[in-house]
Amino acid sequence: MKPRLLLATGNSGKLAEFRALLSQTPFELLDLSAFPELRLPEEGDDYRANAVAKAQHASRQSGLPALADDSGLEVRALGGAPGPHSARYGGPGLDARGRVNRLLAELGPGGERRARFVCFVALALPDGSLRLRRGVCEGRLLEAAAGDAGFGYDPIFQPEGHTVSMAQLEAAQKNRISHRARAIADLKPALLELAEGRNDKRVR
Ligand code: ITT
Repeated sequence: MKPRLLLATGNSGKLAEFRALLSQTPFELLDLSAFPELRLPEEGDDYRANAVAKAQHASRQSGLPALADDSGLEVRALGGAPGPHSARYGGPGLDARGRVNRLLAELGPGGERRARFVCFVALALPDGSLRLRRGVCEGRLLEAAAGDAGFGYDPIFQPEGHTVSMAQLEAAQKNRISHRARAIADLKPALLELAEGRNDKRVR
């Protein structure tokens, strides 16, 4: 029987990426639809603490190893905002396109447009142990949204070394360069140890 891993996210865009990024691992990948009672904790303003809280809560509630991420877009001209508040930027009335438009309006045309996506990924095991990894994707903000792939701020983010937005890349291309891909790549050895039953209990 395959070892099971719970992907603890309510964001369908992230979930699709996790599934693709982990497709070559030995796990049976479950998502929160398998645990309808499970609610992820409210989030604060620290990626690391948020990722750990989500993964630990999901692992405790399900009895399974659980993977969660906390991520966001950091805009240099806005002092790193919206950062860990990216999902809630502009208030609860906005959808993803509304948040994108709000950000473009706040930034205005031209000027300093450097930005980066940041992702902290946490793996929590039922024995209480924890693995945490970080991934970053540098780039700049476009002046108008372009493309339909991906999710969130992808239509206005142009990754370094590319001439189109993240939302104009194929999913497989995004999954080679994204902040989430980098964090997961770094976590792979720990995931393989877990799959082989070799995980020790140290917190690393
Ligand atoms: P879960 O907590 O259920 O995983 P969430 O969307 O609330 O889902 P976060 O609090 O980590 O997750 O918010 C991350 C937000 O940052 C996300 O909603 C997007 O707005 C943005 N974001 C993160 N990664 C992104 C990516 O790869 N592409 C575009 N936007 C991204």
